[in-house]
Amino acid sequence: MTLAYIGLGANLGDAQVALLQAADELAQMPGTEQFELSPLYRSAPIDSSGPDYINAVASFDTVLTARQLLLALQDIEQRHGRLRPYRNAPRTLDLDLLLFGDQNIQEPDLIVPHPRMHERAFVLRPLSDLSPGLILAQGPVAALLAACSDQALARIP
Ligand code: PH2
Ligand code: MG
Ligand code: MG
Repeated sequence: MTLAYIGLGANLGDAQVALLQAADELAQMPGTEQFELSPLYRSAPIDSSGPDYINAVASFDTVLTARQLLLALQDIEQRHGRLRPYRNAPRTLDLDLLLFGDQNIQEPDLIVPHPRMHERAFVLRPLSDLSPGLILAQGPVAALLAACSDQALARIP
């Protein structure tokens, strides 16, 4: 089993419903255990456009490999109508593999840990809700989050 962290995001359609449905689908995947979902947060697009994003982070143990999990994430994105007209386009659902155990993966279409997660409050805040003591290569999650306090984030009740 490997402990995986997934970043969930959406800013088109009913983003909140899409995130909750995607979380259910992740929890129901064969070989998923100890599934947890963070609270949901709303934030303005960063290096992107369109309506505000809804974001969350999920963590779970999985029997899948990182590559198998990536394919499963892409399959869920597709079923939620994900289009990729251009980089960082607004989207109905984005599922990013943030962390996969302590694995370091550098492949053209799969980079883990996620290369920008350490500088994005919309990832770090829900990540620290799930795992407050987590330490990334760039430092403790709490310190990294404090360093991006200029990125406004509203917790959805
Ligand atoms: N995702 C991006 C780019 N910008 N901004 C917010 N607020 N939330 C996101 O999930 C997000 C973003 C690329 O995946
Ligand atoms: Mg993303
Ligand atoms: Mg993505």
